[in-house]
Amino acid sequence: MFTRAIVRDPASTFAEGLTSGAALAPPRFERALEQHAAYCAALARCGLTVTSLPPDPNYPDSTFVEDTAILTERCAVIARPGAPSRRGEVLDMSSVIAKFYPDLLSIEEPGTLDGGDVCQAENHFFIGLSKRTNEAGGQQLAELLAQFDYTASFVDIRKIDSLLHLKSGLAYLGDNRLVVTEPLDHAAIPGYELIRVNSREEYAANCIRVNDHVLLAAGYQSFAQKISELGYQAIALDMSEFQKMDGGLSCLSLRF
Ligand code: CIR
Repeated sequence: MFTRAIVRDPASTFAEGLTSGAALAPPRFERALEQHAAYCAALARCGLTVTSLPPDPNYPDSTFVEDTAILTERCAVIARPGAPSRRGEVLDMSSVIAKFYPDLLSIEEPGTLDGGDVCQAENHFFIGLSKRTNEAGGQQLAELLAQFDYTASFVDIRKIDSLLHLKSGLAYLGDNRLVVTEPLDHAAIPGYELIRVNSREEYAANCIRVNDHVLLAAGYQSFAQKISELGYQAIALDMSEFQKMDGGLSCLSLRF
């Protein structure tokens, strides 16, 4: 059960953030604010107390708070984002997270690690090695987690161009179920029931289970149908403006 979430409102500079989406139109800021507000309302509907940080125009990508930390029931690890333009985002986040976790751990140079590359499945963590998370960062996280009796394994996505982060293509629903996209389907993930997302709906794989609900991106009908057939209460959220900046649904919050 999660009881809290941390979010950060999109900054006025949001459109200046990192993006590979040359083919997509620039994000509409007002629309992003509306979508963010709806996202926060959904978290509250799931029973979470939402701590909201004010926007920081110095960091256009700072609304994607998930990349700045890994929060678990037993420890908190401050990340070291792989993109240099995002590295300073952890400063504000650390002081907020310190209010909830007395002892903060952190990823240190030369390690880089984005929270979006870390997928927790009960007491096991899948750590993506990606364009943002390097082997040193992944290894540091695995060792820190081991101190708290968590296990970890690595999933190398560096050759999968369509995935910025591991969680762009992998989500844990609870109940021993992993949502996976086709490029990760072959990855050795034994022992889980795999919920496959077809290639036209890849963006929808980045969903989150929050207590009794699953939050998912609106507009992906076959995935939404699978989720409801599995018996979950779905909340569909319009994510169009965040998608334009390569952001998924999970990365807009830290849940703990
Ligand atoms: C970036 O490229 O870092 C941001 N524009 C998007 C980050 C999205 N984060 C995530 O999926 N975990």
